Amino acid sequence: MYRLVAQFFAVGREAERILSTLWHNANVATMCDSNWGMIERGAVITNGSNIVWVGREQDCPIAHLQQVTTKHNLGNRLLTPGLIDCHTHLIYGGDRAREFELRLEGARYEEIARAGGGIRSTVSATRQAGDEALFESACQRAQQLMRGGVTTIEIKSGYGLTAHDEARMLRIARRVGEQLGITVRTTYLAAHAVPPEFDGRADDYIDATNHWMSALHAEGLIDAVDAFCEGIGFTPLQTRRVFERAQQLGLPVKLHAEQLSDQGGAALAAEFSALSCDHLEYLNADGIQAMQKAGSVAVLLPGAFYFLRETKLPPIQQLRDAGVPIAIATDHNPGSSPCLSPLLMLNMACTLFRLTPTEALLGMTANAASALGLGATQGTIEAGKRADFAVWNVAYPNELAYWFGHHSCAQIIVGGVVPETHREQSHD
Ligand code: DI6
Ligand code: FE
Repeated sequence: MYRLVAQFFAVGREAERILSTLWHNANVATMCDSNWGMIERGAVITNGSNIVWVGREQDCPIAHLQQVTTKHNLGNRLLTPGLIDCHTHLIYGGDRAREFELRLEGARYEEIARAGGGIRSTVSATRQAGDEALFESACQRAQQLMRGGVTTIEIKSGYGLTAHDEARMLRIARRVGEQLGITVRTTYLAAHAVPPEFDGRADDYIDATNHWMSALHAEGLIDAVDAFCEGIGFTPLQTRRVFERAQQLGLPVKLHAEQLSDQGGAALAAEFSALSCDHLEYLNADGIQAMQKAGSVAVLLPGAFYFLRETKLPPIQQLRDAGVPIAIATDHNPGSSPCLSPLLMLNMACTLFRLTPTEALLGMTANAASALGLGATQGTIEAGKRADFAVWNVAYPNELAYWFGHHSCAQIIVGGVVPETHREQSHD
């Protein structure tokens, strides 16, 4: 027995030793401070899926180096935390290219929604799509994001709007994470639109979605709860009822708030200590103050702003002045942001919203991690955090927001491993 136990521990120690990796000859943007947390000629040592040391290559402690069994020379390239896309609607059937044309001919997003198009049209396409088709298309989209440097993705439900179809979306979201080996956080967004079965009965629909929430939570399918608080979505009162149920279940909340009008949604979400309030073009001063007090992250979505040709900017300077952390995400969805380029979002965050390149990258790393409640484990390159990185063919991190339409991600590293499908990519 003793021999068996001793052998077990020996094997354990061996495994630990085998998995220690040195990533060296890199310029490391740790994102630990507002100046990129830059370490020139840096190195990182990982053990299994975690970072154990980061610093200047010449300062690598001997004790750590002795453990290293694999070395990766990163060719003097830039290493950053893996990007985190903290707001996506990645799973859906169909597309809305025709709606795009209608909008270009003058129809407004809200008009199309009120006429039964918009979100509802994607709901019907999603209900009709089989599980495998939804899974395959979502995997392809996630892989596209990964090619752009993403290692963590939030995926919302909200195109099913029945107990069965919302469950399908959340299960598929979990499968995408397992299949690709990346972190996927699921968000329950049944309060996205009133489905046709509940026409004119939004309150009854909220009752139903709250009921489903409990069951889906029991199945372990929900990491956070979201709602669309808007003239074409749900009222603050209905949103409050969703949040009350989430709170009873111990689930964190976030909100599509103040995207098209000021509903006081951000202040409401802050009352429930929301992880984040997202969009925020119409955010008012009270909302900013409430978010600051609650520690909620402002998730700005330049892709939706651009694609809907909005003109009202989120109150960036006021958010800065109040010290509200700002995150950036793709909001990938077929209606208002059919975008799969995280770098384009960094660029638009700067050109459209006037963020600095540093703020933009913090928005897809450290602050995006906070928006998902993952601040303790992800978003920066620090000892103790997950070994999720992106390697870039650029010299300095401000270039990530500078070039656009440019594929500069050389590879990603997820939990200390380069995924099979993402080795040294070539983009032609
Ligand atoms: N706001 C958005 O940007 C997405 N959902 C939401 O509430 C768009 C959803 C869609 O148009 O399909
Ligand atoms: Fe959204």
